[in-house]
Amino acid sequence: MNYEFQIGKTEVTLAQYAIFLNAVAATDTHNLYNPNLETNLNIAGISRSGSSGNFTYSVIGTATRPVTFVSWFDAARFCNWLHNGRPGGAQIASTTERGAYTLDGATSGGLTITRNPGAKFWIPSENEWYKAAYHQPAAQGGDADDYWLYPTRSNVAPGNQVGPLPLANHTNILVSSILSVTQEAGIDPAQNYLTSAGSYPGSASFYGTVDQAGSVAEWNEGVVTSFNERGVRGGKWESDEILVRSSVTRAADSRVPESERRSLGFRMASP
Ligand SMILES: [Ca+2]
Ligand SMILES: [Ca+2]
Ligand SMILES: [Ca+2]
Repeated sequence: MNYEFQIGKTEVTLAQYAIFLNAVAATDTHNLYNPNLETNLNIAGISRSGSSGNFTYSVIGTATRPVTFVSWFDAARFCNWLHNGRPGGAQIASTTERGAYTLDGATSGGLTITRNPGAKFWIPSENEWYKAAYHQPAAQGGDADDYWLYPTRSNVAPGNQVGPLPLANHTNILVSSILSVTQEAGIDPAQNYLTSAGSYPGSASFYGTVDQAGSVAEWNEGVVTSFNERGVRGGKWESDEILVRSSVTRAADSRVPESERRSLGFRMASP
């Protein structure tokens, strides 16, 4: 079936997620905030102040870095909140629990939950994510079969040199055990390894999306039934180019939907 859709140019950022938290998580009924967002310095993040009922949230450092430590359900609630016009208040049907997805308090399992008709924002389907990342018609300069091996419009594995020069085919991944941000091997627990959207100019997809290759891995709507997991694609700052490829299996990096990790985030799609 052919249809049009839009997809976020960037992963959902710390700034965007902090606005969401401040709108609906003064009392965080469904754990939209994971305290690792502050304490894990590899990705920090977002801090929380106050006590339940009066929680407030602030971005730590660069606000255009991607949010992490979000489950598939956190991503779905973010979609619902946007669908509902970004309301403030408790986490109820009219804010986070209904809209794009009918969650009604679900925070685990939920593999039968699907996008509701009329959704205004959603987590991309695997096919939507895949097309935005890899597609470029051969007649418009793309690969012979219209799909690249990497989302950087390339069949050659990306490097990981951060700008400022607009280097083609670079992104935030591990290359020969070297981390992009430090250009050194070995994860320092005090070092932040995330990069802001647009840190690798010259490496966007044909449709203009950035960081579908690497940065943080991204949830999609897909269900990997053999493992009871949701789809995840694109690779990440702490893994190598294999997971970035269009050819990896659906199960290569899939996760149980309640999984919250330092290198897992999401981007939005809409009609
Ligand atoms: Ca959560
Ligand atoms: Ca190809
Ligand atoms: Ca990504």
